[in-house]
Amino acid sequence: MSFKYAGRFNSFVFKNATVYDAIDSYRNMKGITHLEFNYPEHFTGYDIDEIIRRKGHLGVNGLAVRWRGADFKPGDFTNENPETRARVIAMCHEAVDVCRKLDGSVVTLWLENDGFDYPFQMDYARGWHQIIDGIREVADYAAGSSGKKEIKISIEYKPYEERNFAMVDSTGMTMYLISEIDRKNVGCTLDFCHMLMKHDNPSFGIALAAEKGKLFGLHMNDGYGWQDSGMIFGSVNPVLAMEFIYYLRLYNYDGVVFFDTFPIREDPFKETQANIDAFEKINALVDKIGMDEIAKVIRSKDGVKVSGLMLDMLK
Ligand SMILES: [Mn+2]
Repeated sequence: MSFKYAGRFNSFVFKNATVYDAIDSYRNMKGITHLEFNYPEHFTGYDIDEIIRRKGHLGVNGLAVRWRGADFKPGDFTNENPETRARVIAMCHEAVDVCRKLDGSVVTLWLENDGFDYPFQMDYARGWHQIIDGIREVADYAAGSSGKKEIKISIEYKPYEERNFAMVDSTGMTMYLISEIDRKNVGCTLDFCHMLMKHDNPSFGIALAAEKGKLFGLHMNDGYGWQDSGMIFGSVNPVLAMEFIYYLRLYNYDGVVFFDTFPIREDPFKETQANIDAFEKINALVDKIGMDEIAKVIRSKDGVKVSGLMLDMLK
């Protein structure tokens, strides 16, 4: 099984590279197959036809919507200003249009501002339904019809940051929301660090989402769990990373593996390549042990056998 990979534009852009420069870097990187943009951030001041020309052989996975600016701070889908809330939804529709133009597949929604900080600050049921209704509207716009490609709408949860509490804060809550929205093109993107922050077991999360056919995307990285560390995949929790890849293969994950990492002090080209290399290496370790052998150990539920499996992998 070979995986498809994409890197984070801002790893380059935050170091004064342009989006065009970053595309050139990705084109020359071993293993990158797709591009993954933020909307509108990576299109403002850029020509979409030039982006298409530059990307060469690379595919486009999709776009993540970013609602930035003071108007959105009180909420995205839960914003009580009707004009701002309409703008939140309109930006999702625009992202779907651009995604179609680039022949992408997925628009990712991280509900950055849909949360609360204070007690008595959120009417929880009202907010919950605002999110359901808003995402339904986006999903219906993105549904395939009259020759238009269906675009998947993928919800990425994060337990906290920017708000102290996010409305959609865990794998379980995300799956519940997906079920309430009840649209076939709505699923989720799971971010490894966000799962660690919630003390959600990453592999449990992908199993829950994948067995329902709702695993639309991955944000791979690593960290210690108390913040969104954005470190290189497998660098802190290699065994959790191995387990994760085992489950991706068990469910034949065919989406893109996007590395959502923050090379603040590292060279972004080398750091992205290091993520791909780590993913490939850990994938090869899963092969070395074998899917059947790993399944046997899982069925034994024996901690000592698990420890032996880990030592075999490290041999
Ligand atoms: Mn992410």
